[in-house]
Formats: sequence, C-alpha cells, structure tokens
Amino acid sequence: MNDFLPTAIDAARAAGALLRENFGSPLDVNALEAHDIKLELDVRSQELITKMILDRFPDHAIYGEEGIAGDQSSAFHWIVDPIDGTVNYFYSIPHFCVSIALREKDEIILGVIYDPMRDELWQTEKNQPTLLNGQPCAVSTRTQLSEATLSVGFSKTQATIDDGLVLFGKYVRRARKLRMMGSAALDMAFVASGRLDAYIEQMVSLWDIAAGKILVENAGGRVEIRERSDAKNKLSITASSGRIDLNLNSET
Ligand code: LIP
Repeated sequence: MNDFLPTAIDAARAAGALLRENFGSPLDVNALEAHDIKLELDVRSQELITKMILDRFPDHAIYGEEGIAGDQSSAFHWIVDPIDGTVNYFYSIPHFCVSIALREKDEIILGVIYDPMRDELWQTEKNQPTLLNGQPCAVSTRTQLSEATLSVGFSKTQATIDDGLVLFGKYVRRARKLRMMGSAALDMAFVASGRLDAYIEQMVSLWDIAAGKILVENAGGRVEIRERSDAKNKLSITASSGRIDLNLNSET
C-alpha cells in the first residue's frame, strides 16, 4: 500500500475547506477574459495542494492549471485543478470542485474530485472501484438517448462555442434534458455516479478531466479523449456510461 490516495484526499479536502471559507467573499481577480476568469484563490488553492503533496512526496512533480512545481523528470505527476468551475465560484454559484489526479509515466493511476459545498468526494485508484463518500458508485444503466440527461460544455473560444451550439442543437431534441453546468470535473464525477449519462466538451485541459477519466472508467463508463489540432495541449472529450448510442448519424 502507498500513501498516494490518502494524500490526494487530504489535499482535496483541505483545498475544499479553503474554497468554502472564501465562498461569497470579495475575491482578487488575476485575469478577466470574455468567457473565463482567473482568481488569486485558484493560485492559493493550488499552492496549498502542492505543499501537502510535495511535503509527503518531495521527488514528485505537480502539473496544474496554475503552473508546475517539483521535479518534472519524476515518473509521478500530480495533475491538479485547484478550482474547477472558477467562473461559477466568482459568481457565487455553488457548483465547483477540486480535482486531483496522479499519473505514473503515461497512466493515470488515481483520481479524486471533491465538491466542498455538498461535501461529496469521489475517489478511485487503479484496479479499484469508484467510491462516492466511501460507497461504491456506477454509471447510469439507461440505454435510450430519449431517457438521457447530457452535459455539453462550451469552453471559452468562439470556435468551441460554435461547436458546442451545434451539439446542443442536435442533442436537445433527442435527449430528455441537456445541461451546461460549468465544471468539467463535476460533470465527469456525475457521469461516474450515474447522475449524467454523458458529458461532452470540445476544448478542455488535462487538469479539467484527468481525475474524472479514471473515476468514470472505474465506475464502468467510457472516456474518449482527442487532442485538438488547432490548440496546443487542448483536448476534446466524451465521457459516458457507454450504454447510450451518442452517434446521431444512427438516429432514424
Ligand atoms: C472550466 C471547465 C469547464 C469549461 C471552462 C473551464 P476552470 O475549468 O471546467 O468545463 O467549459 O471553460 O475550462 O477554468 O473553471 O478550471
């Protein structure tokens, strides 16, 4: 046994407590973009997570939304989103989380997502089940698109918004409901625990989805990730139960 998972859980809970304590307070803004916001609290949250991880594993590396730290030549890279759903957080919308994954060489071996507002923690590690607050969880068993609730993210560029609108327009008439909730990681945690049947977004970063990938797969679901040719280090993702045909071309 190793201390990787307990460390990830401790760090996610500590960062979640920081976010909960500051929720609704005046916030220092590091960057305001048309469809995105960066907060000083993002940086503080990642600094807290980084300290807790590197204090226990000083030879490891951190790869996070707010920068890198540690020994980047290490086989162990902790992939961190210190606030996933930063825009929601800034607008006092209580739908955001902390996402921490651990990659050993090229394989994600651990994932933790923590929602501090609902006190919900999803965890898993290689060859283990996905747990929600300590209880096993699984992807949904629905098989018909007409029964499904899907989440489509629009990211932050005009191109990805246009792509998202096309997908939204196609699925909204066929699925039971569509949602756009502003946190890729929570969307993936919701797929892993059967609340959503799929989550689709055309441009995310590794830190948005690394923990969610292993959570969904260990809960019985399917994750397809494609590198974008038009944006460095950006990915398109479809995470689903694997039980619903999302290929609209097959629709009658
Ligand atoms: C966010 C993602 C969301 C995406 C946003 C942003 P952040 O991550 O969770 O799915 O649509 O553009 O990338 O920036 O809040 O960590």
